[in-house]
Amino acid sequence: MTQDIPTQLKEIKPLKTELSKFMMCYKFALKEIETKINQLEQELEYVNEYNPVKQVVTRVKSPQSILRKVNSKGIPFSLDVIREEIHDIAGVRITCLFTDDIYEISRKLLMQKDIKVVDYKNYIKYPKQNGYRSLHLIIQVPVLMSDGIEYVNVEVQIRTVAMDYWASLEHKLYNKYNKEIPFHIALELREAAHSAAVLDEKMERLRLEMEESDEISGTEADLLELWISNDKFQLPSSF
Ligand code: 0O2
Repeated sequence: MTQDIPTQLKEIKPLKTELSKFMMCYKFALKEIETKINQLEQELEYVNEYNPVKQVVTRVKSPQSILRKVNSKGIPFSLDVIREEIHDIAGVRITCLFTDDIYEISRKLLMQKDIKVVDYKNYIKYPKQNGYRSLHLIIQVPVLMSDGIEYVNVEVQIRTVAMDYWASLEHKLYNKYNKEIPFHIALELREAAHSAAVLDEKMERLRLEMEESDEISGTEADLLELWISNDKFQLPSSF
């Protein structure tokens, strides 16, 4: 005889709580990373008058998508195993304008004492066979839970706008053709990836030229103003 609904609910409740806590850790880890990136952006904007980050997108993988990955990896459905084996439950994608920005952001993120690097994949230096380029970091972020600190894996993908444009289209085609992109389209995608890489290099060169010819300008009044985010502080003239 099957159990009635209240009995089933009673049995399922602890499992649901455990699963919610599991997912919550990833959500909190993303919040931590978002704050760090945001602070980095503000500081770089202030110091260099240039914010290398154009867009930050975060997501926690859905339980359905986690289950799909568990099956494709052939691992047992245990939260401990999933925690160890699936590194992209929490994901951050950072988009920049220039390739050099990617390395600057990754360097600055990894400099932070509380972040531990678990994996570093440079698909920019070594693009995938299909042309995919991006910098992938798997980092561990400490998250304070009521019963102690959890070290949570977060996948950080850092790419230029051109790399992102290419990856979005490739991802759509990959799904449309059910992972079997026709040969002639795959060939065109590889060519497009190459064009995107050439564009990135060209933009980087132009940026360097522009920076070299930039002159520092300003007035005496500018020297005595200090802007922190949107707050203005006036420095004493004796400063
Ligand atoms: P989704 O839907 O974006 O989350 P893993 O499978 O993660 O355990 P793997 O494959 O070695 O290990 O990881 P890798 O190569 O670092 O890739 C992880 C993620 O990078 C992918 O997640 C994609 O988001 C992205 N990615 C990697 N290769 C490609 C590619 O060829 N094309 C595109 N468009 N994106 C890519 P998921 O889980 O595959 O997908």
